[in-house]
Amino acid sequence: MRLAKVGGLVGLVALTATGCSGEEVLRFGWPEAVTPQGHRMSVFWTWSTVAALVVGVIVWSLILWPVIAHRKRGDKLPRQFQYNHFLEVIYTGIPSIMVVILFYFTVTTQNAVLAKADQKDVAVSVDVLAFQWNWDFTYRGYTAADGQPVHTLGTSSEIPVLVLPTNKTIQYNLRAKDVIHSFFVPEFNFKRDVFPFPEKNNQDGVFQNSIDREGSFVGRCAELCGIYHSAMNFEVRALNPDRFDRYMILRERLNSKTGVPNTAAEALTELGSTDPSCGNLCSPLATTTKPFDTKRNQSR
Ligand SMILES: [Cu+2]
Repeated sequence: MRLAKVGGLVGLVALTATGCSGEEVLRFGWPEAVTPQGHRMSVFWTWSTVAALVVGVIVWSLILWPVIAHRKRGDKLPRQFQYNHFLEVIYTGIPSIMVVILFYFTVTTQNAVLAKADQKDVAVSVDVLAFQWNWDFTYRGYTAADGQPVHTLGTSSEIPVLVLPTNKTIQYNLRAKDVIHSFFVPEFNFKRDVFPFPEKNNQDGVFQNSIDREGSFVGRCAELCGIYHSAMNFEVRALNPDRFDRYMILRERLNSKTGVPNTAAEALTELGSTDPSCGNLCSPLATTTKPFDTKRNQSR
């Protein structure tokens, strides 16, 4: 009774003192996701952890029970249980069933995360080109006023902002120019290596997802690819479909001041000036990360 009270108190303090919400506790440390694919993995993680805890409680009880209830009482050898076939079948069979169940849910979750919709259901298809040490995002099917496809290229002084619509199927076609990189947006709960010549090596450089809500989400290269690997950041800017459409129209249009089509920063600035409620979502530059100082001169 006293142990239960102490246990309850510890649980209560853990819940209140750490400021975790009930939903956060049930996520068991899983990072919050902004895609249906991420939520699916989160559910799998929650139930795997619950199952592991149930097994844990049973195992701890089986350890504690003999430790407490069956202490050495004399020199007489207790009854022996080795070569008990029934017990052996139980402790081999139950873990095997558990592995099969975990495997089943791993595969179904993975299939759901990697599922691809038909091309006609893909709203935006982006060619992601990774190179040492930046990103170039080209929107398929969008041509700017100069006849070139609309694309956003990062530089060492500007983080590339990949603007995408919310609640639409997005396809990412990954390709590297030089070495292996990795496309990683932590809030997607997903990362995929980016290879040069994926089709020649029979690699699948294509994945799809959709984004639940508007927001700015940092993206990183997650494969050590050279000296400025850590500087290879980008930002996903998820805007509602209406804002996204207006952004793409601005990207296609010529900028009267420069005489060339609007850059991502120029289009976002203009979008923000016509849509004050856009706020930080229309910030021309990345808000989740900033260019690294590469210190080329200082280190010489
Ligand atoms: Cu890289």
